[in-house]
Amino acid sequence: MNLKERIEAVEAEIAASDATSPEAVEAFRVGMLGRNGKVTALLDAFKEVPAEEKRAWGQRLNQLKNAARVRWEELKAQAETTPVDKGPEVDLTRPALTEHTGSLHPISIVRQRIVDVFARIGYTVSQGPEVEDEHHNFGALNFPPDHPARDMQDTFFVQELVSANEEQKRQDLALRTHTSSVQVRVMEGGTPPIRTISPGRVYRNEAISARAHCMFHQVEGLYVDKGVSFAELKGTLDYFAKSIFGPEVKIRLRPSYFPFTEPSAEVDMSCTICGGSGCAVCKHSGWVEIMGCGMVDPAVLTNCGIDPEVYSGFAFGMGVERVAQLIYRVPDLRLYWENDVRFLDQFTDGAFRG
Ligand code: 2NM
Repeated sequence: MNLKERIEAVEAEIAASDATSPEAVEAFRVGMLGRNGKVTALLDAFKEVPAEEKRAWGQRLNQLKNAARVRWEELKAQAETTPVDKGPEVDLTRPALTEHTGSLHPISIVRQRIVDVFARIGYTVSQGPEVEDEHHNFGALNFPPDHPARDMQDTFFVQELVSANEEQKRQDLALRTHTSSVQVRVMEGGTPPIRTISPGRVYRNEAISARAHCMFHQVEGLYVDKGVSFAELKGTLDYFAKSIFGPEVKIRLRPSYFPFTEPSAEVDMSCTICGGSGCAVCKHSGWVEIMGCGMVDPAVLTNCGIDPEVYSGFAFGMGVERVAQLIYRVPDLRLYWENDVRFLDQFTDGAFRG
């Protein structure tokens, strides 16, 4: 191609250009007038033109350069006023559709947090049956035969048909009233050192109210080894309370009574709502009860095949709903079991304090 043909080809290209987007307009400018652009290349070719033709070609090339400039300005102005194609009409004021992804139940979140705190210091998780026999639920745990907890009033008894022919029924089955029954199974089936927690559902024959339910969740803990002391129990529970509720939290122990521990204690925690200065949750005492604990009664160790002359242990038990209540401040326990998504949607791992 000679110079004339090359100029005409570029002129045609400039005239035909129909770039509409800002990006395409910029590509046009670079392609024509940029350092390696087609117009720039022709201007460079001007150097090779013989001296006597320079005047004529100079004018022609100047026209070309101006044509490219003018076309670029036109395209640019057009691109700035042409609306970007957004596809179909979008109503930006319309509320977004919510994705219901589901979330863990608050009780599951809190139970898992409790389990994690003990897992970090070497506790394993043990599980056992919810329909339990009287030996594991009461007998081995040192409940005397006439203890009120064994009463129909407090415990849901279950009748299991053992043999269809003889219609023989077992009379010693009940829904477990605590997960200590799991720990009896662990002690019977193993040898110390034992360091375990048992999270799970427990059942008590109670009227349902804002503060009580016939089913709730416990996490009980058990540590049995040579020379386990009450001081270690206190240290463990202090670590637990600070891990869940924050480093500023204090605990205190009050003497109490449980059939399976001696000595026994109730564990209070400085009120996380008011920080100890007094509020409705702590009934203006500055303390809230979070669990029970004690040194495993030697009789319980013996019942489970562990020699109390060699080993000692501590145990503790807490209600998951109680811990959840102190974290989330849910005023009515029944809300946990209504499964209203407006309630459940408020609990995610992200919403968990601590
Ligand atoms: C509590 C309070 C105190 C407890 C005792 C045992 C076992 F199996 F070792 F005897 N497990 N958990 C215990 C002790 C539970 O709950 C309020």
